[in-house]
Order: sequence, then structure tokens, then C-alpha cells
Amino acid sequence: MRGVKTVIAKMAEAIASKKLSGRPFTVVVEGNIGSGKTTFLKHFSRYDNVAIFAEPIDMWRDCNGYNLLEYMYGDAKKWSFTFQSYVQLTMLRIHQKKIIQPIKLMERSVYSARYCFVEKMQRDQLMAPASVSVVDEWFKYITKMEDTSVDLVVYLRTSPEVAYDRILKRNRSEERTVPYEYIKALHDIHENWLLKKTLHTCPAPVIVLDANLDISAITEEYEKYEPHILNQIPVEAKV
Ligand code: DCM
Ligand code: MG
Repeated sequence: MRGVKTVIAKMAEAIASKKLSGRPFTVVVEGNIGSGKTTFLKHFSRYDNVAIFAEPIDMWRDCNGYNLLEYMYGDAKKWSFTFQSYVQLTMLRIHQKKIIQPIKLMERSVYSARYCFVEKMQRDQLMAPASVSVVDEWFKYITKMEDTSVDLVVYLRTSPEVAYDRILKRNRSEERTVPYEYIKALHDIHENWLLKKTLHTCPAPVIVLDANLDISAITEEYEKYEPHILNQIPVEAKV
């Protein structure tokens, strides 16, 4: 009888561990606008064991016909709350997506939405304190009730100048009015959140990549960090 109890206890323990619960090793790619997240995701699309989820920007551009991204950049005071509410919903849906692959690679997360973008809008008073508190109540509920856990954060670290230059070059219509100061402030927020760890909380260990490198050199940088992502080698271990 005792033996059976021990076996059951051991099984319960194993089921509780993420391997048997079926949760994939979840990696989120974070970084400033223009830091090269899409290029990073493209690199990993060659691996069959990785399920890739780009940011749902097409949904933000077309919420039942409304381009919320355009509204937000056009009149931030009026639309930031609406936009970030929809970002939170669409990001949650990606966190919830079930996959068969052992590794899940996501572009951004509910965490950067709250800790970087809502943070910036709050500081600029583009979102009223009451609106921020509504976002926060949803955020607390979502992260408590749903499995939004993350195993690894990949921080694509750029200088604000490089990120801004790339934004100008890619010329996304909604982002035409984004000033350099906005990118610099978002840079500082990312640095404080993921590098200095002085802002909010980090959802997982962080690896920092030099994302200033141009396209010809960046593959080598990606490959250097691949073992952490593909083989789940702990961040502290040298690769
Ligand atoms: N964005 C935002 N708030 C978020 C996430 C993204 O305002 N929570 C904006 C920043 C960019 C665009 O959406 O304009 C996403 O582009 P990228 O992936 O290049 O950063
Ligand atoms: Mg992108």
C-alpha cells in the first residue's frame, strides 16, 4: 500500500513538472521596435521542433475593419487604451495556443505589452491612471488564471539609433510619425526591465544578443545562442 502511495506521489510530481503537463519550452523574443525580431523568427523557422508565433500585428491593423495601430499612432491620447486592450487579448490568445512541437517561440508577450508599452503610455500620460488600472486588473487576472509562463527571454539589444534607422528604412505607414525620442525612451525601458532589472519583474532568465549587427553578421550571433533555445541549455551555462 505504501509503495502504491509513493508511486502515485511520484507520478503527481512528474505530472506537475512541465515535461508531462505538455507545456512547451516557451521562449519570448523581446526588443525595441526595429530590433530585428522578425529576422530572428525567420532564422528559427528552419527547425521542425520550433513553433513560431509572430506578433499579431495584422489583427491590430484590422479589428473588425478598424486599424487600431493607425488610430493609436494618430491620436495616442484617445486610442492607447483601446489599442493596448486589444494587444493584451491577442497576445493572451498566442500564450494559450496549444502546439505539438516541444519549443514555442513568440514575438513579444503580455509582459512587454504591460511593462514596456503601457509603461511608456502611462509615463507620457497618454493613458489615464484609471485606464492603466483596468489594464492591470486584466493583466493580474490573465497571468494568474492562464498559463502565460515563459522559460527564456531573448533580448534583441540594439542602440536606439540603429532601431530608429531601421524603422525609417522599413517605412511602415502607421509608424511614420514616431519620433526618435519615443524609440530612445522605449530603449531605456527595455534596458531597465531586461538588463538592469530595475523595472517591474522579469518573467524568465534573459539572454542578450547584439542586434545592432547587420544581416550578414547576425546569423553567427543567433547560432551562438541556439543551444539555449533548441537544447534548453541553462542561461548560466557557457555555450
Ligand atoms: N506595439 C505597441 N504596443 C505593444 C506592442 C507593439 O505599441 N504592446 C507597436 C510597436 C510597433 C508595432 O506595434 O509600432 C510592432 O512592431 P515591431 O514588432 O516591429 O516592434
Ligand atoms: Mg515585428
